[in-house]
Amino acid sequence: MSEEQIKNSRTEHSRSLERQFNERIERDEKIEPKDWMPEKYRKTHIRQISQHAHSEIVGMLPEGNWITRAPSLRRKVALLAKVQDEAGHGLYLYSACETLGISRDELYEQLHTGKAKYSSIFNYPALTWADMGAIGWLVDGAAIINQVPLCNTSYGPYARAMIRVCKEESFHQRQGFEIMLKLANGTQEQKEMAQDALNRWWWPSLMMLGPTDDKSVHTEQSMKWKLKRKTNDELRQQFIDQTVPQADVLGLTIPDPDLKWNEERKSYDFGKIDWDEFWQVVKGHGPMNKERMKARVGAWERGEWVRDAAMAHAEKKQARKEKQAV
Ligand code: BYC
Repeated sequence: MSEEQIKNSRTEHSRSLERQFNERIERDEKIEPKDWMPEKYRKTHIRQISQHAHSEIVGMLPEGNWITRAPSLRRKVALLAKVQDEAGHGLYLYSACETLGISRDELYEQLHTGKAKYSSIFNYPALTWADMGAIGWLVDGAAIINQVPLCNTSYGPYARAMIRVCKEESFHQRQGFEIMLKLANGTQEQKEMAQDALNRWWWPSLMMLGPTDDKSVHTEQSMKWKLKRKTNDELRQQFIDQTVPQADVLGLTIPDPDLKWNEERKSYDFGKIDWDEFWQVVKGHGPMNKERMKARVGAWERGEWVRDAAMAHAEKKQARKEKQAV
C-alpha cells in the first residue's frame, strides 16, 4: 500500500469509529472508559468533570469555616455531615475524571495554577450563620437543578457518580431551607439576617448556572454529545420558577424588582443579571478568589508529609509481600 493509501484508509477507519460513536450517543448508550471516543469528547469531559470536582472541594471552604460556630450541636452535626459529603462528591468526581486518562496530581496542579476553573459561587464570603441557610437552600438548590439532568449524561462514570451526588444534595438543600425557615420565623433580627443572606446569594446563584446560552461556548457541542442535557438558560429558568414559591413560604423577598409571573409563558420573568460581575469573578477578581486558592494550595503543601508517608508505607508493604512470595 502506498503512503497515500495508508493515510486514506486511516481516515476512513476513524470516520467509521466516529460514526459508530455518534450512533451510540443517538441510542442513549453509555460511553465507558475503554470505549473509543473522539479526543474532543474526552477533553471536554475532563474539563467539565474536573471543574465540577474542584467546585465541590473549594465549596467546602465557606461552610467549613462555620462548623465551629454552628449555633447548636444539632446544627453542627448536620453541617459537618454536609461538608463531608462535599469531600466525597469531589472524590467520586476526581475518580470519574481519572478514567479519562488524566492523573489526580495533574488535576490538582491545574486547580492550583489557575488553569482549571471552579464554580464562581464559592468566591463569595459566608458572613453570617444565615449564609449556611442560603448556601444550602439556593446554591445546593441550583446544583440539584443542574445535576439531576447529569444523572443521564452520556459518559457512564460521570452519570453514575451524579446519581449518588444528587441524593446527597437533596439533603443539603433541605438542611439549608430548614435553617432559613427557622430564622425567618424567629426574632426580627434573625429574619433580617435571613433576608440579608438571600439578598447577597440570590444573584450569584443565578450566575452559577453559567453564561446565557448565546454566550455559552460549550453548550451546543455538549448538548450534541449529551454531556449537557439542558442549556444554562433552561436550568436558570427552572431554578427561578422552583425557588420563588419557596421564598414566599419563608416570607422573604427575592431581591429583584423585575421578578414577575408571566401567565403566557407560565414562568417568572426576571431582571438583568450583572454578567460583568460574573466574568470578573471567573477571571479571579471576586471577593474571595485569592483566599480560596491560598487555602487549597496551603492544604496541599501541608499534606505533603502525609502523602509521602502513605507512599512509603505502601512500598514497604509491597516489598514485604514480594519477600514472602519468594
Ligand atoms: N463558574 O460554555 P459554558 C456544588 C465557564 S458544586 C466558573 O456555558 P459549560 C456545591 C466555563 O467553564 C457544583 N466558570 O460552559 C459544592 C467556560 O470556561 P472554559 C458545581 C464558569 O461547561 C459545595 C465558560 O465559562 N457544578 O454544587 O458548557 C457546596 C463558558 O461557559 C461557570 C458543576 O460543576 C461558573 N459558574 O457550562 C455546595 C456542574 N459557568 O471551561 C454546593 C457541572 C461557566 O471554557 N458543570 N463557566 O474555560 C456544568 O454543568 C457546566 O460546566 C456549567 C457551565 C453549566 C457550569
